[in-house]
Amino acid sequence: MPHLLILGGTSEASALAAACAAHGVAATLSYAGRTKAPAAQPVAVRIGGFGGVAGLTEHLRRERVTHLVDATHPFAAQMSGHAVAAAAAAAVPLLALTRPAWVAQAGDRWTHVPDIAGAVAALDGPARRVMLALGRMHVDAFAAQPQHHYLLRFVDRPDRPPALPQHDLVVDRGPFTPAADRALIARHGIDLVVAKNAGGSGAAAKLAAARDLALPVLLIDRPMLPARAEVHDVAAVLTWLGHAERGV
Ligand code: 3Y8
Ligand code: NAP
Repeated sequence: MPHLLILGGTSEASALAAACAAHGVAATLSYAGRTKAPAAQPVAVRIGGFGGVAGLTEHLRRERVTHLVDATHPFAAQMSGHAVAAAAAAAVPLLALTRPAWVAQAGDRWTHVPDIAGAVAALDGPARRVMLALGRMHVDAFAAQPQHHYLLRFVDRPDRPPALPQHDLVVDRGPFTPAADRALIARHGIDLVVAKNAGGSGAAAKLAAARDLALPVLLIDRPMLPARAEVHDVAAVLTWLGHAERGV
């Protein structure tokens, strides 16, 4: 009988958890503990880091995990690196459930930047009204460009105000809709959107809104991830489980 450990924190991870519950596959969904109240799940949940590669390796052995699915966000590069190393050390099959990067379509005015620092550097110049839809973990880096008025969106209300002299803060968790993001962007007079190339549907609303409003977007490229088997949908994970179970 399989016992899955799902490294979660994305819509895809939650969809896989629901499928496991529906198919009677034993699974535990793991969160880092970045938010105050993670979404309830129909499978067992664990919250908090494992303690590096060694901690994850030990966890895989102790909990007799038979399959590891890395369904973390494409920017969770450290977790994904640890998953590859620990799965090899514990001889547990690993599969990544991830989403393809977004590709520009007609009407998109994207400028690609390599990372957060690249986005900060690209904001040199006269004051603008910038939507920083990057969550809370990287906001302080933008204090290097204090001339702009920022619209921030966090999952939880922060304990201390962000270190940006001019900002509005929206506390909201996705998935978001294009209509709501269009209204939010118009209400705040935004003229530039900064986003990670997260892929998937849960974070795409602001890009659709920017396209509709003909606004420019600074799109942050994904970090490099280690080589590993990847699929883009839950059905492929269930097939893998079946195949992996038969050892093929
Ligand atoms: C704790 C679990 C589900 C998962 C839902 C997805 C969609 C909604 C859109 C914007 C972009 C952003 C952010 C975002 C989205 C989904 C998904 C996604 C982007 C929760 C969650 C956890 C987190 C962590 C959080 C980060 C932040 C990133 C906000 C739960 C709600 C910006 C990524 O305040 C903080 O410290 C937030 C930190 C990591 C990135 C950052 O650098 O700040 N996600 N988000 C996970 C854990 O503890 O392991 O609380 O339920 C999950 C979701 N957030 O089950 O339906 O699939 O991605 N999450 C980005 O894409 O740029 C918001 O505002 O437009
Ligand atoms: P990260 O930088 O790759 O990982 C940092 C450390 O956090 C890991 O080494 C691990 O700690 C712990 N960790 C990360 N994900 C975990 C998980 N699912 N379960 C248990 N521990 C986890 O990760 P991150 O970018 O901070 O992402 C944290 C969470 O937010 C993940 O669930 C991710 O899917 C979600 N998320 C991140 C982003 C983003 O933009 N980075 C966007 C959306 C969702 P130990 O070393 O102690 O094991």
